[in-house]
Amino acid sequence: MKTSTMSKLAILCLLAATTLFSISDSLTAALFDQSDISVSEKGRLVLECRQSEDSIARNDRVLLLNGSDTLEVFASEGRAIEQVIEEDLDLDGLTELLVQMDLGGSGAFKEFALLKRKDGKYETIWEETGFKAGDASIEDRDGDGRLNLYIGYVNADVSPQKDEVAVFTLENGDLKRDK
Ligand SMILES: [Ca+2]
Ligand SMILES: [Ca+2]
Repeated sequence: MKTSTMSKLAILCLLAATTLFSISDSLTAALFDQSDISVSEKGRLVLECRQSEDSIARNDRVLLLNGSDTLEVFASEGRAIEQVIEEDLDLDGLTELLVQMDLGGSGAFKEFALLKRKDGKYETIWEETGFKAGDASIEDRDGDGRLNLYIGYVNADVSPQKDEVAVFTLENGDLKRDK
């Protein structure tokens, strides 16, 4: 009886050690990746994803590279940037940037930031945190010739929870929610 308990304990310890080893193994894999968002006369807009060996936090950035100049357009401050969409939302001839980020953790919450170009720089004009499992797109679904921002998400405030879509319009520098 005692021997059997001992061997069970030994197997459990072995399992725990194996699990711990594989977790720490995946944590030590450092990440560095750069991909182009767009290339235009203002330079190369690049998404840079970084994760250091000793941390699960991501230090992702959007950069504008022009010759030897590097402008940091946006820094994720621990969040993972999932996608960057570049479109002219308010038809003023300058493109806006929508950044979609994953907060990490078990809640599957997403965070979004909208950046507007002003005097050669980008400023964040809107940030939203309350979307569960959200996914953004910029389209003209109603066909009025003007792009809108759509965020599909899970509404957990109703029971049973259901999939919904939030619709936004950018006007006079303000992003307003239509629906
Ligand atoms: Ca614009
Ligand atoms: Ca539209």
